[in-house]
Amino acid sequence: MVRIAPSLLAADSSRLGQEIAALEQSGADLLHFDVMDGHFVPNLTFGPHILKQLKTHTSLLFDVHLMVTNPAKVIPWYAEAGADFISFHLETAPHPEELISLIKKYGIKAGITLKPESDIKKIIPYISEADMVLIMSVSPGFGGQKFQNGALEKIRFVRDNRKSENILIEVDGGININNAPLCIGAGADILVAGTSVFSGGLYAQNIQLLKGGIL
Ligand code: S6P
Ligand code: MG
Repeated sequence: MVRIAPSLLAADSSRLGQEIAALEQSGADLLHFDVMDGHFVPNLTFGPHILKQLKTHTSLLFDVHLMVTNPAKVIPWYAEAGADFISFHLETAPHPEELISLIKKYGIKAGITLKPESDIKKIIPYISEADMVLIMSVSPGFGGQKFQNGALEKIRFVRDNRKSENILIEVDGGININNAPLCIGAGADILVAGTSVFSGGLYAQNIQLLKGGIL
């Protein structure tokens, strides 16, 4: 079954510990932790110290999405703080294979991703080394954007080009109960969702609906 990764960007930042406990009780499968440096994207978010403290509030895995200009510099920071997955943008990496092995050296799953405007074929040389391909269905930087339908074709492309189902396909941005079934049908293994999980405060119901459940 598809896994749901609520994006902490959409949580109430003044009560992150409680939000995480509520997400765990509501059926979240992992936690999506967006790292933005104010340079690669026009926004700033969470540092490694926050990750380290949040780890003590949950047994859920942390799925760190680096939106930073220099991933080589910060991968060790987030790895040592307790990340379970770390994804980086190929646009920021002259030697992606080196970053994938750096992440794996920490015993962490390595993800590769691209902005929506980048050519998805750029993943091909690295797909077999990666543990996950993250398909961006919005431009990275902010939550609450509209899902870009072009992501569906990219999900299918990765599904058709991965050598093994152990290489996970994650989709991030604008996911809601209307497009979630399309992403799942195209081959998504993990859906990142911010707005649609936190909307109305009914986390368990929202997560169940995104998984295709009936209330
Ligand atoms: C986007 C970021 C995302 C957002 C995501 C989820 O820059 O990578 O992970 O948190 O867009 O939020 P929403 O509101 O689109 O579901
Ligand atoms: Mg993200």
